[in-house]
Amino acid sequence: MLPKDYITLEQQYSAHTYHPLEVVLEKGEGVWLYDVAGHKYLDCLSAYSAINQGHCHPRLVKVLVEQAQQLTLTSRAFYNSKLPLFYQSLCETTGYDMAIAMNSGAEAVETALKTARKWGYQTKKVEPNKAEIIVCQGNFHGRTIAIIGFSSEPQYQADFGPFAPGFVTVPYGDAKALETAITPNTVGFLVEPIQGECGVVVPPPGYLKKVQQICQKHQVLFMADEIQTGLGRTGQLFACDDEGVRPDIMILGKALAGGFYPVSAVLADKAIMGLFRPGDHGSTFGGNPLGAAIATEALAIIREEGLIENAHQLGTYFQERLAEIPSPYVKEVRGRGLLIGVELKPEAGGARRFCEALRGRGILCKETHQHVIRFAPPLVVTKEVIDWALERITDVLNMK
Ligand code: IF1
Repeated sequence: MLPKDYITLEQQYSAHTYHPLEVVLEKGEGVWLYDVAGHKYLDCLSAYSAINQGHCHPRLVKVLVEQAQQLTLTSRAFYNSKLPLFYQSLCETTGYDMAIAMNSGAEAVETALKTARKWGYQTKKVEPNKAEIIVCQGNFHGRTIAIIGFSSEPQYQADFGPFAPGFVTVPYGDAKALETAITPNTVGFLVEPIQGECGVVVPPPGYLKKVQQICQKHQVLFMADEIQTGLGRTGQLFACDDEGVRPDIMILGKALAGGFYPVSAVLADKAIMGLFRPGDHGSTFGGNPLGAAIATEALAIIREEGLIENAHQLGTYFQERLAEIPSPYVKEVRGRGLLIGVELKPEAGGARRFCEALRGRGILCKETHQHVIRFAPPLVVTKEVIDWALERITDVLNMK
């Protein structure tokens, strides 16, 4: 089959919810991807940061195969021999008392919202059905009806209503606005430490610190969605670590299982997570032994292979070199660690054509919010590869 045959086939049978770059991939290894025609590409998207450990990491392949031959799914009606070890490793790595395993990021966000509401009614003693959760303008937390109900992106909501009540939106990066929006019914504040989908938006310095103080002062749970920013991506275990803040509720997904399997989780201390009772929440696949085994190994890889330090060092290097590229089109280079956005001026004609030109030179990335090119390679990337990429990026940022 030719590349165009695969594309035609997908177009025929799949709901058209995406507009993919026209490349048909069939193999991945480390930072590299290969298409069906045998072309090699540097992955600068990492499946939206789910591939921090690199494609098809041999340690994960081994664990996946061994566990698949052993036991894959029991449901949570029974204990299994992998989940307790995953929970222990996750809690010890992150410093939280307890966790709950889910599958997708959106499910973990939903779980966090339920956790905050339960805490609000049981501990803060908010009147029944009055709980409010504050979210940010420009947020992206997933695609479920509750979550898109508080999206500020019209397309994500269009024709999908009605939505769940109980959410209040404030501008991102504005701690005063958060404090003003808090009422006696506010149970939580949900925030991305860096807004990914919104175009790699980094909040003003000190924002998260102020958020933490305000949340503590008003007895509101500080909930960080680190599904995209967490697990080394920004050069720290969590993007929140940059300001030394510890959210009350931590939401993880994507790289938690190295791109091998959908595993997400919500973490909190016992006073919060301990409120759940049997039957309150659950999932057929959440916490299954296959996912648990892979995620335990994926976490070990992040710790043992120095991925956080690499993201920090090479992220700084990559960002500095990108900012030095002379180009008529670049408005701003921003980000942290290996989560980098290059915002183009409106007259550049949108980021899409630059992503297409980069693909022609062996680099795969994806535009976000029309004018931003995101560069987020797997955290196993080397300086040599970044230098190779910079030459090509320089060319493309100077094309006609
Ligand atoms: C899509 C972007 C990234 C997320 C944060 C929760 C979720 C995500 C901070 C939900 C997911 C995705 C999903 C994917 C595209 C994507 C994305 F393009 F929208 F901007 F990563 F940057 N919280 N992000 O970033 O996790 O349920 O998908 O596992 O097409 O929706 P999920």
